[in-house]
Amino acid sequence: MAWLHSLTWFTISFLVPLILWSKFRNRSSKVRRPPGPPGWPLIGNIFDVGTEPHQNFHKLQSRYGPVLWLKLGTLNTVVIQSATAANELVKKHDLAFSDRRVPDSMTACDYHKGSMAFAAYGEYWRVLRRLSSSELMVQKRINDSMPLRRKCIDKMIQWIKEDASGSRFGGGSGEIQLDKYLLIMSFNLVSNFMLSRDIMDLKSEMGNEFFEAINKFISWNGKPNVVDTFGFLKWLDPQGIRRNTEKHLKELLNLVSGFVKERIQEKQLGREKETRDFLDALLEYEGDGKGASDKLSEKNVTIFILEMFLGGTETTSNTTQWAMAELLRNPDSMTKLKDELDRVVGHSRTVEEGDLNELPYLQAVVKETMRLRPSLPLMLPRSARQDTDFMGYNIPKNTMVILNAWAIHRDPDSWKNPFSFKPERFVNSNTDFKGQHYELIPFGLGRRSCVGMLMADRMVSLTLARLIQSFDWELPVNVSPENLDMREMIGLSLRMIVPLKAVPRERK
Ligand code: HEM
Ligand SMILES: *[C@@H]1O[C@H](CO)[C@@H](O)[C@H](O)[C@H]1NC(C)=O
Ligand SMILES: *[C@@H]1O[C@H](CO)[C@@H](O)[C@H](O)[C@H]1NC(C)=O
Ligand SMILES: CC(=O)N[C@H]1CO[C@H](CO)[C@@H](O)[C@@H]1O
Repeated sequence: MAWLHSLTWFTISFLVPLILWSKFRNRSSKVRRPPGPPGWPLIGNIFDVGTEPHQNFHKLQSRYGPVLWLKLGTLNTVVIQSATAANELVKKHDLAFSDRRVPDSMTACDYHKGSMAFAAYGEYWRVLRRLSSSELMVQKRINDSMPLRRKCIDKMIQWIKEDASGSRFGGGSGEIQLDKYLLIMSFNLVSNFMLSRDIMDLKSEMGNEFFEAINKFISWNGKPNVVDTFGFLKWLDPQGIRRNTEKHLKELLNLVSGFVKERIQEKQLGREKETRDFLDALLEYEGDGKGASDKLSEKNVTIFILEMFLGGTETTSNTTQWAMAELLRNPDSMTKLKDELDRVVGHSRTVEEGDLNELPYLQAVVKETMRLRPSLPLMLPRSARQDTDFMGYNIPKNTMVILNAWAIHRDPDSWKNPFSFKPERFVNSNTDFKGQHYELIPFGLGRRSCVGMLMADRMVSLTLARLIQSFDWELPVNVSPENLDMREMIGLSLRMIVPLKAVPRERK
């Protein structure tokens, strides 16, 4: 047996160091990676991600600097966490990092093939991006749908009035939980813009099916999936995330497909509405003359409409909820905002979108909310299209690229007292979120930045203005500004763990 023994020793004492050495040499001589915490064998840095990745990455920043390297299972990952590094990304490498990383759950029902948000950078993405920009990024087009937004917000204010006075009438405190009003209203804002119809009603069953399917879809999608870090497990789908996503996605696509089919029929019958909406624009698209992609297929239109609901509802309504929470926690800011509305608009009429430019403090409150509570704190992850030299580091092709807006928005190099809510910092400052200022990027940067930015800004600003103009708000009796629960969690977007409750009193 001696020979076996010596063979074992030979292996251990000679081969193992050789392997290690060659690996090490490989790393140190040719390849320079950004700094990052050491990982475990096989699983890498999975434990560094945790359930609040935006906060955990931010903590690692003080140790490793603004560009962080992580290995998530087999997945190479770079996290960018300073304005300077974000600037570098968008100025020099926007194109190299313009693919998306597609989570496995999004391959259910071939969603990723019709999606814009998860499309690879290419012809199909460009077509959708151009189409949606001309509907969503053009002031004139946004202005056309002003009456629709007004109607949806009027309804919400009315619901809140009725529910609060109903509660008082029944001996209650008049307290309401804001999220359901905000979420339903956002759904209707988006559905009016896309489809010229309400799809939700607080009081009836209509739309509930949609609502439930979306909630289930989101909750399956929000779970961390081992398949995303160990691609070779895709066939197994061990947590059943793709299977379950697929079930709810099917329901959602069926519901949206009903709307699309109905519209196609109306068009065939020659019944035209007087105003053209987003769905019309998608269905009327005839191709760009270059042949490759002519009309959009019905399935792709359906997926894209659904995507607008997924991208535009939870983000905007949760942002508005955060704004209300911050205002209730900072009574000075609340008072200033109220004063501004009283001064500029008064009580004889409701605030309109045309007033927004005259309300600098309102705009500052919205920016400050988006700074502290960016709805997608880690954006939608991008993916490197090629090996890239980023700030002296080698980033290999297919690396997942994450921009941590949450950390950038709290960088003391860019912000004084970064953790406190101070809208004043934006008054008389030209810092904006439109992509010119790399320290404020709630909508991302560069060619993959949010296509709904202008629309989202209008939705959030107007909703907030109306809520503050119509009511005096108070916290429930047992809650004070100091102990209001502001803990965060990431679902599809950044949410409050404990939904905000407040007591509205009609202003006379
Ligand atoms: C407060 C509200 C919103 C926030 C904070 C937000 C934020 C973002 C962010 C951070 C991204 C990724 C940017 C990047 O990777 O660089 C994004 C992408 C996107 N957003 Fe929004 N968004 C909001 C509202 C909306 C609305 C209202 C719509 C549509 C009506 C929308 C549709 C999209 C789409 C389609 C993309 C993918 C763009 C692409 O990949 O080319 N978002 N959004
Ligand atoms: C539509 O989606 C399919 C896959 O679902 C994709 O291959 C195709 O390029 C898309 N294009 C058009 C014009 O619909
Ligand atoms: C759109 O509406 C806003 C607010 O009413 C106004 O300031 C702006 O000039 C309008 N723009 C266009 C192009 O109609
Ligand atoms: C205010 C608000 O809309 N809150 C919502 C945030 O998103 C989740 C998921 O859709 C909802 O459950 C909350 O109601």
